[in-house]
Amino acid sequence: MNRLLVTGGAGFIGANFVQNAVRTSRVTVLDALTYAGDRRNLETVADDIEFVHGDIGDAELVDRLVKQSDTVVHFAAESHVDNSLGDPAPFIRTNVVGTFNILEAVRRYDVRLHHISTDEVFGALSLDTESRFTEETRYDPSSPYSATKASSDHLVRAWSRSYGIAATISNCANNYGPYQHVEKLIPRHITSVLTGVRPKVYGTGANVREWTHVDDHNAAVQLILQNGRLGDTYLIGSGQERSNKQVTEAILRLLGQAADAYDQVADRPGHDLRYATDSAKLRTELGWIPQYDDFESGLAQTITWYRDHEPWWAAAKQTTEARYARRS
Ligand code: NAD
Ligand code: TDX
Repeated sequence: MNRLLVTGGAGFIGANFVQNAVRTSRVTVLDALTYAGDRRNLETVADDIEFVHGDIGDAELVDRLVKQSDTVVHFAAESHVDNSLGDPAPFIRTNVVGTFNILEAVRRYDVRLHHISTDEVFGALSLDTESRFTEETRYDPSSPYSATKASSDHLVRAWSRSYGIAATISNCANNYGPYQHVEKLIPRHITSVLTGVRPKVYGTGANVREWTHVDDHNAAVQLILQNGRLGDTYLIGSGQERSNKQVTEAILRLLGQAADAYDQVADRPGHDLRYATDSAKLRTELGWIPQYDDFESGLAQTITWYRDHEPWWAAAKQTTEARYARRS
């Protein structure tokens, strides 16, 4: 059986990945359990995995765990743009230095690496074009978060070209689904409405994101692990573009509220206008077909999950909203 090391496996996308990966691989999760990591996300597979509570900044620990693996899937990151605007330092430590540690260990032991990244590394598209990011789009990150993810992508490419490590990269559009932290737009809005608070939309709400279900993202990662070309990058995106205003109105409607029962608040500095990917390479070369091709029904399922899992998010909701309030 394939021995898989999953960094950040107690976070949103990593935990969803691990829940499926245990069917075909022996999985070790390395996770620092920051505010964003939660052991409960792995409860259903607790007996099937080895869980290591540790930091990818710890080069010796990374070395030991990579040495005993065939493949590393690297999800661990500081992932929230708003946090990076408040304090970029942990983003440099985890996203840049942590990735460097992974790369050095992978190089030493000739272990296959898949690096998880984001379409935010490409900056923003304008609202009045149909253009989309491709694998060839120039990097142009706007936030400290996306700049550190861009840095990590560059490191992976350099280690691939200079040292010949067996690596692939994927840059995915915005994810949604179960276990997403309540700081992010969709779970923040859902849990606000469920607790009687009006959602907060940054600026006019015209900014557009391409919403990809976490299961579709992880299915793409599996395809890349199986058949991806080493050294290559793959863009992942469902094609389901929605403005923040549309997403907000849909959540309110699905929860039985008036579609305009939200507040517009101060805009995010450097707020990227639009993200959209062209995932033709992944679709044609690797046969990826997103299963969640209707965003509104995926959203309805996600709302049901949050409605049914209040104990999972109630405490994090309080601390997250207190953190947002301190910043505004
Ligand atoms: P998340 O914040 O929910 O989870 C991150 C996980 O990494 C947490 O479990 C956290 O404890 C762990 N972690 C953080 N710092 C660590 C460290 N120093 N050492 C070990 N573990 C550490 O993030 P997510 O939304 O699941 O994102 C996972 C990956 O996918 C990230 O690399 C992110 O950039 C990328 N991505 C996310 C999205 C999205 O919409 N959420 C879209 C595209 C790409
Ligand atoms: O309360 C809010 N109100 C609001 O209008 C929040 C939390 C967000 N927004 C806006 C900002 C963005 O335009 O909604 C959009 C989505 O915001 P986030 O959920 O913070 O996501 P985004 O900044 O687009 O980044 C996400 O997708 C790419 C993930 O957090 C990243 O990890 C991923 O790389």
